[in-house]
Amino acid sequence: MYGQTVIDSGTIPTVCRQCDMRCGIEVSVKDRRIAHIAGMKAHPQNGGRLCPKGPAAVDTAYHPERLLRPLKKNGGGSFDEISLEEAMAEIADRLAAVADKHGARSIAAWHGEALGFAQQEMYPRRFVHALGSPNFLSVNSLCYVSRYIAYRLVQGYWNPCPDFRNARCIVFWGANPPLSHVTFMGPVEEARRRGARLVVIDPRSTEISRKADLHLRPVPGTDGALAWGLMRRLIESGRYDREFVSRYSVGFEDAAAYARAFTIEKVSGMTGLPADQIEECGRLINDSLPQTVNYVGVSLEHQENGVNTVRAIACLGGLAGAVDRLGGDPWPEPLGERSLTLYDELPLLDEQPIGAADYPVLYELYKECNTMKAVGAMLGGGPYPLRALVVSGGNPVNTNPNTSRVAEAFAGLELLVVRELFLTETAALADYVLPAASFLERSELHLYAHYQWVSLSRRVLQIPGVLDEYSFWRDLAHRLGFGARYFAWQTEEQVNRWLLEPTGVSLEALEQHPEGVQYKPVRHEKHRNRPLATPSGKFEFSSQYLKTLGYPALPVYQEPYHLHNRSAEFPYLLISGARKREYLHSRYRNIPRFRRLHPHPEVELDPADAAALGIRAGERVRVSSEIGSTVLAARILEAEQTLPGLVQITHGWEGDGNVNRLTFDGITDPISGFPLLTSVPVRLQR
Ligand SMILES: Nc1nc2c(c(=O)[nH]1)N[C@H]1C(S)=C(S)[C@@H](COP(=O)(O)OP(=O)(O)OC[C@H]3O[C@@H](n4cnc5c(=O)[nH]c(N)nc54)[C@H](O)[C@@H]3O)O[C@H]1N2
Ligand SMILES: Nc1nc2c(c(=O)[nH]1)N[C@H]1C(S)=C(S)[C@@H](COP(=O)(O)OP(=O)(O)OC[C@H]3O[C@@H](n4cnc5c(=O)[nH]c(N)nc54)[C@H](O)[C@@H]3O)O[C@H]1N2
Ligand code: SF4
Ligand SMILES: [Mo]
Repeated sequence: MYGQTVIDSGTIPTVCRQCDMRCGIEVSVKDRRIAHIAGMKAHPQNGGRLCPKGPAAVDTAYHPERLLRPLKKNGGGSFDEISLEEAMAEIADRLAAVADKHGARSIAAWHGEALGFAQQEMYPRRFVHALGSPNFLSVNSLCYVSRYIAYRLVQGYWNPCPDFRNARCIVFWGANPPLSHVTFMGPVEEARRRGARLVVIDPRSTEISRKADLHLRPVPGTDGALAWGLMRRLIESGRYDREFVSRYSVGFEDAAAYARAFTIEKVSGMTGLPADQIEECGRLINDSLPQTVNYVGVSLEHQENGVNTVRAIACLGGLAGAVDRLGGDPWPEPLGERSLTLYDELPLLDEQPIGAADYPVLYELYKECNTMKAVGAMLGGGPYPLRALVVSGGNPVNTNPNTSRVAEAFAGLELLVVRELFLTETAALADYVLPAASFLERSELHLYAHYQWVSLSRRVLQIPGVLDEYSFWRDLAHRLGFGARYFAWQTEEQVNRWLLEPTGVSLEALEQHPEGVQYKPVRHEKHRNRPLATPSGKFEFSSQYLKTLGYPALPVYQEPYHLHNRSAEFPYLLISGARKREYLHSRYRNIPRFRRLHPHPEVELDPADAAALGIRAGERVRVSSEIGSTVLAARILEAEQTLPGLVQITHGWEGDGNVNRLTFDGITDPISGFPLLTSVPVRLQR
């Protein structure tokens, strides 16, 4: 057995990072080996509960296929093992050579979901800037940042977890939390026991829709029209939060004028929803004001007008009076920790970040380069070439749209380095694959903005020769000559202490309280005493900032791609990415007990469609879109589980069953650059 735990036996309290919920866990250790993982009762996020993926961290940590030694691609295209010292020295030399030849800006770092959206992401951001490249890329180009941008523009903050517990009406727009955000369900169920109403907006029947008082099943991509229809109804009822609107908002008159066109009849025509259901939804919201929560899922981002759809839903929340309210959408206060990024110190103003000219809002608000544009730049279509890339914690060749284009781009790089636990499709293309530490082998801060809570995860396991993220970037920085200046901390523990210094929360306090501490009590209605963090300081129904950049100021509704590109060739509509409880994107399919539950990729379809196409359960079906095709098994749903003509494929399968062979990278949200991963026109053939 490789690797040993940091104690001989006992329990180590820490944080699960098998997904971004970051539940508190207790890791039992026996004879220097992890024996099992249980939930931590005192942790506010999960109160002791775990999903099946949590305990499976043991299976991953000791997986027989886990990478333990660096690999280098040889002339024949296969890999040889090399020492860590050799690998790091060669990678540093080759990065220096690429920088000499094409400039530092031709080097990029790409960060995936497995490392989270906070501390681990800051190391590559810091590294590329210290090196002189503005090109930090990540999974954020297709996850959550459209929501973040939309809410930032409208109200100055995005709360990843609104106040379900105290809500009287909860509306889930294109989200399925029992599978995707299981920690939401405790508070949701508590609110339900006190009588809160639950509305689910999803064209498909899901675990959450089956619990709902009202399930609306719109035509995919038409949620924006529904949001405007609900706004119109609320405005005309006169029951919207007039005090909030008059004192704390801008653009209301314009929004109210635009909303007038969205009559129930018209919205019914646009969304395919029966008028009485829209009316009922409006009534449930109106009867619970201001304690309403609108939670937007990822599927609304994976559309070509995602930012404006989410802005419209945020506007609905403002009218409802949910802004910074108990039972609404609280405005989290920051911990005030230090930042590891160098955007102030080294803004690199002369170097154009890839994609920033196309998606200036993404860059200005999130300091992020768009990955689809970066793939283009790798293929020679950028403002300048991208020639070297370090990927960590992601599997973009599997999870990004138009995967064959991503693979082609990665294969053509002068240097590709991938830090991984397993030899994935992305890693297989690399010049060097470095074994990476799992979350059980690092120590980092975890912020839970909605509870204003911070906790510390700790190192449980140590594997010789396997570097954690900080040590990797630090080692490379020292070899390239800027380590002493920008990566001076010896260990991640020292980084943690430095980050916390200005906050009033000490590392010792977090060590003594493994469940974490609340850094500030949650207070509401702060906008009464200080401006919202928008350009005007007010809630923005309409955005002058966007207008200056050439976008419409209002979050206008736009008909989705599939409705204005109807084609007889691609008569079906594909939703991709509905989550499975046991898998996370391309992860955990190598855990046998999970694999038995979902052994292979499937296309889920309506029984009437299957009958019309002559497809029987389990038969192989070719699904094709404008850009590619894939073959997988048919799963015929029960009647009413999906809309006729609508099929679903979960992403994350390697090879032939990968739905991202069909998804579009060329059709993107004009503000955020997010790709069209859902609502894709397709054809099905037996
Ligand atoms: N088990 C598990 N949990 C996960 C993940 C995982 O892979 N596995 N991934 C994690 C990550 S990174 C993310 S981003 C979250 C995502 O989690 P969620 O945001 O909850 O997304 P999904 O679970 O995919 O549910 C999306 C739902 O939207 C519906 N939908 C599709 N198109 C439309 C549309 O146009 N309108 C509406 N109203 N609905 C639509 C789909 O039918 C689907 O049921 O999950 C996280 N949690
Ligand atoms: N068609 C379609 N595609 C989608 C989506 C969809 O809904 N539909 N959803 C999108 C969304 S929301 C997201 S977030 C992305 C996710 O896309 P990615 O960021 O590519 O995430 P994963 O596929 O989970 O890849 C994570 C990789 O990191 C490795 N890993 C695990 N732990 C560690 C670690 O501690 N360190 C390092 N270095 N590596 C580790 C895992 O082995 C795995 O190969 O997928 C997107 N792709
Ligand atoms: S929901 Fe599951 S995988 Fe995610 S942090 Fe909690 S236990 Fe871990
Ligand atoms: Mo995501």
